[in-house]
Amino acid sequence: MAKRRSVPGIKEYEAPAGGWGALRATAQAVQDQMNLTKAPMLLMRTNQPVGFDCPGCAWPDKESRSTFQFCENGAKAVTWEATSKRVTPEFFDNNTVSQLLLKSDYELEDNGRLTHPMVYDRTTDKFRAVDWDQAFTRIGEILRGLPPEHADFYTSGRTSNEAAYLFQLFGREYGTNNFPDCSNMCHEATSVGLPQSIGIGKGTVSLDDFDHCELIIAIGHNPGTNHPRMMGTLHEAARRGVQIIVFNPLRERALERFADPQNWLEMATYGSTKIASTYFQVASGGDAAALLGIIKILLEMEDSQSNVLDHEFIKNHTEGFDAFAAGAKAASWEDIEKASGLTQTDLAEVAVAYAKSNATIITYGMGVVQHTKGTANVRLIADLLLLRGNIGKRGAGICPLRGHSNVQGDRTVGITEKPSEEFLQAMEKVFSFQLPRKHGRDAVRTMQAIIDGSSKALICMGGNFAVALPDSGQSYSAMAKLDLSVHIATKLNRSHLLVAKETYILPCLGRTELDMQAGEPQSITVEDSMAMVHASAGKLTPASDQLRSEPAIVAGMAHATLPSSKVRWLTLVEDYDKIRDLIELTVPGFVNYNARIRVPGGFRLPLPPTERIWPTATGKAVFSVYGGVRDDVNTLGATDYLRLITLRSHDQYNTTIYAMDDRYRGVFGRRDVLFMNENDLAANGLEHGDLVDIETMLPGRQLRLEKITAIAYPIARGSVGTYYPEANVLVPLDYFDKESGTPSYKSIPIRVIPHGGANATACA
Ligand SMILES: Nc1nc2c(c(=O)[nH]1)N[C@H]1C(S)=C(S)[C@@H](COP(=O)(O)OP(=O)(O)OC[C@H]3O[C@@H](n4cnc5c(=O)[nH]c(N)nc54)[C@H](O)[C@@H]3O)O[C@H]1N2
Ligand SMILES: Nc1nc2c(c(=O)[nH]1)N[C@H]1C(S)=C(S)[C@@H](COP(=O)(O)OP(=O)(O)OC[C@H]3O[C@@H](n4cnc5c(=O)[nH]c(N)nc54)[C@H](O)[C@@H]3O)O[C@H]1N2
Ligand SMILES: [Mo]
Repeated sequence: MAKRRSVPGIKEYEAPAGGWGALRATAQAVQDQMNLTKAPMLLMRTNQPVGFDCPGCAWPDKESRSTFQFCENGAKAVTWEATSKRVTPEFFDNNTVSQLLLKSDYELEDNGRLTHPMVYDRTTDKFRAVDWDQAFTRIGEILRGLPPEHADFYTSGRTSNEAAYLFQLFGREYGTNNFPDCSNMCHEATSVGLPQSIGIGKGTVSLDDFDHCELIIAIGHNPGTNHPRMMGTLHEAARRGVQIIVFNPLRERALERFADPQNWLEMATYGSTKIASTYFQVASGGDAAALLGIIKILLEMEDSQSNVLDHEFIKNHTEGFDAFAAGAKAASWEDIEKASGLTQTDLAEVAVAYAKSNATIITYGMGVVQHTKGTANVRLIADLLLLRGNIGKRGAGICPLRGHSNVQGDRTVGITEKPSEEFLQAMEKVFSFQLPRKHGRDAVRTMQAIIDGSSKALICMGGNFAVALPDSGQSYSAMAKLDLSVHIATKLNRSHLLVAKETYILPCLGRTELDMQAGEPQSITVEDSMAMVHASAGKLTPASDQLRSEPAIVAGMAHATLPSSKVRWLTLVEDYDKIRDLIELTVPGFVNYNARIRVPGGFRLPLPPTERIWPTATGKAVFSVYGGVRDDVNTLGATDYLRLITLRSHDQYNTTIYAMDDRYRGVFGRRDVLFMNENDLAANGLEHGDLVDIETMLPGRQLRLEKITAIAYPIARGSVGTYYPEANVLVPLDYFDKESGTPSYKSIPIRVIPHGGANATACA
């Protein structure tokens, strides 16, 4: 390789992921945000049986929690919330909204915790403090003046079961199923695809399965950054000799080598463990072709060896095998290789390993679901597992890596724009009012409705709605068309500042803080990625005495909006046990809810497929038919554009930017970079470090991101990557998976041109 020119902030990262670097970064996060005497106690209470649930990710905890269960990025999430910095009414008085809008997302949140309910005042272009009751009364007035289908109720997945349940009850009593949520931009393809395949939209594995698996196939997720506690599990599995096969266009350090900070020997000796036994750099958007290729080889192996598939399982537990097999056989190798960017030999290696393994787990994340083919991808993963009976068997199963710490729980308790008839009937029985039947809007459709003027009020339970969604150019300005926006939040972000005719910011307690209601400390409950429900109770003194809990804020709004409500809102939030009693009465699986969350570790919700019970229409697991490889080639195999992946850095939590580094990818102090394969750089007449502009190559509005530094990176040929949310200017709002509505954030056709130039470029 020719010697590369040096580019400011770009260094090769040689060390394994984890290790001493992670401990140093943890210490730095504490120092930047917190009072140093409080931090150690706080971190020790993270994910302990009597502590609070880490807001960092949805990975479950080991039952015997003898060691601390925090990690570098968990510590960042916790210290970011428990920061000693504050955003007070004086702060708002010193800054107009126009001035604040010039700040970066990082600077906005780094100002600290919100302390008072605030209302926007157009005459001064500032937010000013408002009384809680005044805010509720006015929100109620506006909502009552609108047809319910003109309001949308957004949820981000940190919200507890209790708050989420009240939120959906409020929205539905008010009269709408407009419940867009972050899941619509995240694992919606799982929520839509898995019920078709196995009857339930959740993963089937438990931590115990990881102790008994023989093979792990990890597709499209970056656990070293996004699910750091999973690294402990992968590390243990790798050391046990389990084969780990990775499919990812980018070389992610933690999937290559990891030093577990909880392993004293590795730390003392600067040792590390190899994680992936084989690493396939699949093309962005090429997973369906790769999975179909593996399936095709397995079917061919079966024809010659006849002991590759689990015939008993297929016969007794599944349907649709013949059409599925015919579809896989019909796909040509030429198309599969072109679309996946991998060879038949590569895929045969996976098929052989899979055929040998008696218990296989497939884990997957955003690299699989955030595509126009997201739902098809999920179904192909299920198909591959079904072929050898790898669902409902110890050591085997499907493992979608959920995002927000309670995104799965929010769905379970009713945050969905498409509620089932059973759920609505169960609610009607308990609350004796009619609930709306018409399905509501998901996240993209809500933004489309804001743009076309048919949504007039947006109530956000957390999150950063406009910044998380595609097409910032259009989405940001559309927010001004709303009559009302309300943000229940811990920290200031851009969506709050994209003000409507009237805008309220309502500051709430975070997970780490003590929640007192009617003189009694309360706990909330959450559900992790593996369907375990458990309690969480913060102990810290709240960031301000004005803060209210999320359930209390929802109750306050509902009480003010629905004067003749059948629900005794204010009484309900005096004791969260009462909310849980209602959940128990209306949502299956919560029998003895209050008793069972008082047992440390909590309880697991029913997952019928783990017992080989398939709650599909026919009672069988269902194979899918994927006929899209040709189509994938026509788009993916074309030579005049690149596929853009929008990614998270190591120092961010979705739209929250903790700091400007991405240590494991060797990027320091900046985020304006485009990761490119060396050959793609050359093919485009570019060099490592050149300034480029990026243009989306889809019909419609011209979408462009300027002045990005292209850098050479080990990424699959034809795929390029840059950071979210900055890159959301490049994602068209209507470029999504037709089945699930998930934006295709991971494979946007783009071209790269030298900054300021106009020459079209090619990847071949
Ligand atoms: N610290 C931290 N933790 C987090 C978050 C965070 O932002 N920061 N976010 C939380 C949330 S809401 C979520 S949803 C999860 C997200 O966690 P991940 O699912 O890990 O999400 P991403 O960082 O978007 O990265 C996806 C990975 O997929 C790869 N990829 C991209 N395109 C493709 C493709 O076409 N095929 C394959 N096989 N791989 C591809 C990328 O290279 C990248 O390694 O993490 C949660 N936890
Ligand atoms: N281009 C691109 N876009 C993406 C993605 C991508 O990979 N690429 N990923 C998508 C995914 S997976 C997701 S999940 C969405 C995320 O979308 P969101 O969930 O809407 O966004 P977050 O950045 O997680 O929200 C951060 C805000 O939540 C608030 N907050 C934090 N903690 C609390 C709390 O305890 N209570 C309350 N009420 N508020 C709190 C703070 O005000 C903070 O500013 O983004 C999506 N957008
Ligand atoms: Mo997510």
